[in-house]
Amino acid sequence: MYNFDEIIDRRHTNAMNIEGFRDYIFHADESMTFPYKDEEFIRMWVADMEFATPDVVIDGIKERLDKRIFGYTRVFENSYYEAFVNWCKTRYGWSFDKCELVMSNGVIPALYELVAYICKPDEKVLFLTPSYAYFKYAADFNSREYVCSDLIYEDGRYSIDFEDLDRKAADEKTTLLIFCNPHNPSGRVWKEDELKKIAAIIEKHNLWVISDEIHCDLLRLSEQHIPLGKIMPDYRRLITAMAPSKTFNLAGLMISNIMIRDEDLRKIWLNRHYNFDNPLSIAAAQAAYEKGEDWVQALRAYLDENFRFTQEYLAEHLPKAKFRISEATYLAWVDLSEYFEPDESLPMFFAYKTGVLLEGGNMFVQNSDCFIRLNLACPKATLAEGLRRICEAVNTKHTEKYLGED
Ligand code: LCS
Repeated sequence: MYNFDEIIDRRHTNAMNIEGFRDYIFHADESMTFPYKDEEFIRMWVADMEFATPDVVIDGIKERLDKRIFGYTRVFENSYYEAFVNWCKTRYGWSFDKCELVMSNGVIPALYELVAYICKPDEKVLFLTPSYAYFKYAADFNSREYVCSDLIYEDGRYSIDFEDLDRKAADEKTTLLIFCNPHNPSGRVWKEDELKKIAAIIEKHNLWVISDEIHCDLLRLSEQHIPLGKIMPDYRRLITAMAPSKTFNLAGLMISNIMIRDEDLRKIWLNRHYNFDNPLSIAAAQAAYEKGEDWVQALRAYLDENFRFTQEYLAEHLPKAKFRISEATYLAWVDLSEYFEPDESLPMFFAYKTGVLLEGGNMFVQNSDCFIRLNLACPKATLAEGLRRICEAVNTKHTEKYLGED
């Protein structure tokens, strides 16, 4: 019914995925050259998908286009709230009051603002590492210090070091936890007992918490997302961020939902935020929440299969790689510590040696050396070629290393 195998040409669409990798991954400009032409790369880096946005979303945009006027716009209509809250109720058994919902061009712009509104200049932001680097950038941007609590990595599985987190949260200058639920890059879906322990630490230290739940719709079919807000139904200092961007491949439309419980913080937001939204994005998001369920389920099944394929392929061709299927996200997190030294630049290695663009190593703040992150949200044929190249390059390096040592 949906064709996730289709290979779609993204050239000439101003796609970050195609045009932005020199700058984002390598901090370089157009003069940086590779032994591969740009169109020969297999791109498994930035977190958007190689799949078309579902037709129901495109139709929603078209209907809005037909209204022909695109003046200043905000989400006023109750129908948007209804569509989104129903999505949350149906999928997560969780809801929120309409007055809590504010819109942002993205989760990251919201983090940048919220850090400024919540943390005084001498206060610190806490998050778990490895981490999506923009959590750190949100602190840096506002000249706030940040504190990391390393996740524990055991038998290929990540867990939270609650003692360490509690200790760091106890610092009275640490006032905000940015919590990634589910977690990028590890792909962990935090379970109820883990969320309860996190909640206890948050309450004990009266922390503000931003629960970034942008990946919550894209879980393996066997997994279930629990919003932190459901575990902490009466906690005021909680902000939840969700968005259609990852779920429906709409990141470029720049719309996300921010639920702010605390009335005073919401007032600050409404006073200081640039409160306009793109009319086409609202139409897209609403159509997605109203009509996109079927497509998401099909997408999840396709992603499950890509993860299964990846696991099988790595086990056969790169047996010393450690890999567990991510519980959430379309991002695979692969431990290559048997093959690489901690200070090696893995993105550089794979881009030069084999024409694969990926993220890895120190791109995730800390506690991520020797890992690569692969975006599996692509047609199977693309994935198979990406994995083939990755495994071949690593095995060649490995063989050369041992020959060199002889
Ligand atoms: N929060 C998390 C945890 C993310 O992984 C991303 C995107 C965002 C927020 C971005 O939100 P936006 O501002 O687009 O609404 N993650 C990306 C990643 O890991 N690589 O490229 C984007």
